[in-house]
Amino acid sequence: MDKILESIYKGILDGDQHLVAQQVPEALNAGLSPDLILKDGLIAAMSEVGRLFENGEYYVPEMLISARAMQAGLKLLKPGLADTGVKAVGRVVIGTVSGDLHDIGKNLVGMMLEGAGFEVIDLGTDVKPDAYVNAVREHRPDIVAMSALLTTTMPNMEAVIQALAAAGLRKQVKVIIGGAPVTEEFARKIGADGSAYDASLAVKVARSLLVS
Ligand code: B1M
Repeated sequence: MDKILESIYKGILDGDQHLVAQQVPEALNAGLSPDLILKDGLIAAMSEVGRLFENGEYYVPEMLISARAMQAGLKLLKPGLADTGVKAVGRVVIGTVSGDLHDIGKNLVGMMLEGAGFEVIDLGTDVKPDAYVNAVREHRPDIVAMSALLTTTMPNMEAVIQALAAAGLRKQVKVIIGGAPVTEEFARKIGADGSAYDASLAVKVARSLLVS
């Protein structure tokens, strides 16, 4: 692995946000693509953090400082990831569902959608069904995008779809879902229009739903 990428990877594992914030611009200046830095540096390190947590070698505080370091790197990559310059192809309301505080994947999906020309309204984390309903009424998006990282919060995606239906808004929007535990089968089961296992696919699915 490239030396700078290795350093970014280690910076995330150590939760050293200052090192990451210093190394990401260096990697960009050295000509590494934002995509490569994201996949081989940031995302690879975060997967290792997950593995260490699962093995009982990392605890929540370590996960948290690693997540902060990742967010610091992600912020610096944003201009490079979101540089297609295409203007508003559609509007998306995005959030992490109720009970779930994981926002790195959701933020990444939001950034990539912005890069693809979508207007993105980010509701944050722990978003209750009513808040999605209110946001759809207020912003009239084309797409509602939901993220969940916990198996225990996945059912809350279905609750949002049901709340949209109860409010008479389901037919006005397409719904896409994603996050590590989400499968296509689950998406079909709860009545979502699409799902994606990563941020690039989320953009493709969102685009395809606008023309369908
Ligand atoms: Co938590 N956590 N966490 N965590 N955490 C996981 C998810 C876990 C898999 C770790 C593990 O056990 N290996 C596990 C879930 C187990 C399960 O449910 N099966 C877990 C757990 C158990 C918990 C707590 C319950 C721990 C505890 O308190 N005992 C707790 C829950 C808190 C809560 O939410 N209520 C908790 C807390 C936390 C922190 C707050 C410390 C921190 C989050 C900080 C933050 O987000 N600001 C954290 C972290 C960092 C993780 C791991 C290590 C990394 C997640 C991440 O950011 N990945 C994670 C382990 C892992 O995933 N390997 C873990 C990087 C990110 C780019 O990937 O989010 O998967 P991801 O997003 C991807 C795709 O999933 C997809 O695209 C993204 C880019 O490719 N995607 C979408 C995501 N959303 C999408 C939406 C789309 C489409 C695609 O369309 C709308």
